[in-house]
Amino acid sequence: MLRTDPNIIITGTPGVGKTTHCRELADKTGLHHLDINEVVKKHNIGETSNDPDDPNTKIVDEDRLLDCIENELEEGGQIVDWHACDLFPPSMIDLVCVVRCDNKLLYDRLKQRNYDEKKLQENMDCEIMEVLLEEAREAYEAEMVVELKSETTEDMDGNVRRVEAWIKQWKKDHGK
Ligand code: DAT
Repeated sequence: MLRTDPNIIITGTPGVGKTTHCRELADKTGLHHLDINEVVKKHNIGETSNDPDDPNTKIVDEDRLLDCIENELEEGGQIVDWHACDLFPPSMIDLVCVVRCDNKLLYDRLKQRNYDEKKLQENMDCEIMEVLLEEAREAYEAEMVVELKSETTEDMDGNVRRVEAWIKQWKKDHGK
């Protein structure tokens, strides 16, 4: 089935601003915010990690996750909110936005979430090493991957306008 609306992944290290972007985008475009954390909870597909130092981290069975969201992706118009991206089949995805932010700012945001020192450092390393950007570039065509800075509300407004314009163009190009 051909999608009438595009599927967009909003990914990045925890704390960079994914959910904030997804909410605003869903609000402005009417597309659906597909919050993968909610899907994992709803279908109970997160296994508790074996790491005794990190009992709160859930390991998600990606095959089961894909089964749970397959219909929505086929339908299109999904804004997928998650800290990983390479599990989603490229044929189902039209745009991948990797949200980024300054390390100092990220540190403060994660500190506010009361992350312990180990988890905080892991996430800081993830952002510094550009793990998500690399993952996106390996899994998808270069033209599909964009980096969005999310430090100020102006950044956010600009990003939302940019993705809105991209959606309009996508629809034109696909005769919608
Ligand atoms: P994520 O979903 O990537 O974990 P979030 O959307 O929950 O991140 O944002 C984390 C915090 O940072 C939250 O308090 C909102 C704030 N934030 C994110 N992007 C921002 C921006 N562009 N301007 C101001 N605050 C921002």
